[in-house]
Amino acid sequence: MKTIPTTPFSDQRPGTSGLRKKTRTFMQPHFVENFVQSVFNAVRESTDADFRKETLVVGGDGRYYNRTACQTILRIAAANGFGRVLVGRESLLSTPAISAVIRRRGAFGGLVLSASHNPGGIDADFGIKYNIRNGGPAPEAVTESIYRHTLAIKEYRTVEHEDVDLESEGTLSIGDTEVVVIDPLEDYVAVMEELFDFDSLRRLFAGGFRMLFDAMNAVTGPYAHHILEEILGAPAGTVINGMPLEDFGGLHPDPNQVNASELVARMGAKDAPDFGAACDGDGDRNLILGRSFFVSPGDSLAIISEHARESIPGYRAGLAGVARSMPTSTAVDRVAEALGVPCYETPTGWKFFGNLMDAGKCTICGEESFGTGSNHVREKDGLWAVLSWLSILATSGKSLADVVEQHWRRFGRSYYQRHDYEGLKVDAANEMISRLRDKLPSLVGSDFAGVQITKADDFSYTDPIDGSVSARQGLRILLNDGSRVVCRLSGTGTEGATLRLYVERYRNDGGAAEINTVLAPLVQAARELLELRKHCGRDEPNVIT
Ligand code: VG1
Ligand code: CO
Repeated sequence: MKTIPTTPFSDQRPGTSGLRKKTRTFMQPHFVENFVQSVFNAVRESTDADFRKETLVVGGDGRYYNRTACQTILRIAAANGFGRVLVGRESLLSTPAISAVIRRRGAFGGLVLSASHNPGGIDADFGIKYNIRNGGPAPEAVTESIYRHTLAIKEYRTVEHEDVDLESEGTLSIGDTEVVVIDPLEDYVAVMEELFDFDSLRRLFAGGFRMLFDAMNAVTGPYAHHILEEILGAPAGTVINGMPLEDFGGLHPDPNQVNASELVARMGAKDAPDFGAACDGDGDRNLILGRSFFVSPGDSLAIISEHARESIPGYRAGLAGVARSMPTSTAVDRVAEALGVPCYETPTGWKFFGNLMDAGKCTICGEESFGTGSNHVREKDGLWAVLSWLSILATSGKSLADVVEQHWRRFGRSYYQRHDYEGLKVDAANEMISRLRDKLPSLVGSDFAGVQITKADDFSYTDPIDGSVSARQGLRILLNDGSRVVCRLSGTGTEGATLRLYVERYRNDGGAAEINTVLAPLVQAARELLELRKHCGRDEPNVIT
């Protein structure tokens, strides 16, 4: 064991989902070491765990620097005395799979090497996230403690040891630490088999049902090949971009209609398959498509919640409750009401769902950012959402568009969009948000796009389980007719600032109106209220989802 003197980096505060930076930032000497040692220092301080008796899980989405960072982490984990480290073969583990491994093997926690939906490569992004014993992202109290340790760190521990062979399964050792290279698919596939009726899904494909799954050259390729093609019998070629590549083949692995353009084009063609889906870099997000039909993530959350009980054996006992992040559309609230179960509203980021699920209060949850999941793990889960939709289609015998339209007829429709303004100047964006924050109290009662404002605040969340408070989680303006506008700055970007503007208008009209027409007045009024052009010199967003 060696103790290496070091000095703090000032910029290691975890954001919405772990520490995300340019890859070259992570490649600086001591950067990974400082952060990982700070994680261990923070958790050692808050638990009296004896690391020698504990298991740590490590794996990532296969992006550039994944393998190198993994070897560095193994040396630091060994020097910090962990009894056992489980690593995915080739350093691969999708985010939901890490969560499954931590839970099934009773591990102490895990390190997820990923910048998720951000592009990969030496000139793109890298990230590290710490997950706790329940398999979910560390809550804010832990990430803030990690941050404090990064600011105070004076030394880290490591061992002198060559890189270990992570390319095939087996058991190795680094000093007294056992390193077990595991099959990255095994635990995850077992969880899926427990939840879903694979026989019924096999019959669906045997009956000629056709789908396309775009793995975006990222981590879900091997999972999707195995589950969809090998287990469920979907024809070869169902999975496209199925090989994890260090730069994701130049794709931006954020599964929306802009980035998954090949999939969107094929789903819009004359002979399109019945169903299309994509996942992001680390496999926790999902895009769901029918023939020339896009399912908005808020609708997807609502519809999965609506049908889970009758379509998916894992939820036959019904749902204890549902949850959504604050900016996510209110479609799921109406389903919860019909089901007679509570609906919780949390800040953006999956870490806020963990306590609710651990306490048995919430079964299915989701975010507008193409994230849906359930209490089977403590992360959002892209392939789970795909299998959920397959199950709904198999049970109902309907087309995807029919299922969604039936939902709109029954519940009405939340017309919903997110507008992202990327690459803004950080100071200008902060100034714009803080000006609006100051204005909020005076807005109540005034007119917004022809409708009265009933509430205007900066969302603050008090966790119902541990009472912790997370303030300043997004500015929201609620209107008299149930419409909403929300704005917040992204906590996952690595360059400049990104403004996310979320607009929602509820109408009980069967869902057939043209979405841009319905939302345009809200978008216009929001831009004016923010004084977007004055502060940021822009009107038009980079991406609309
Ligand atoms: C974004 C999304 C948020 C999601 C987070 C992590 O955060 O808005 O809903 O939980 O990414 O997802 P932000 O702060 O940039 O808005 V992933 O798949 O990148 O782990
Ligand atoms: Co992700």
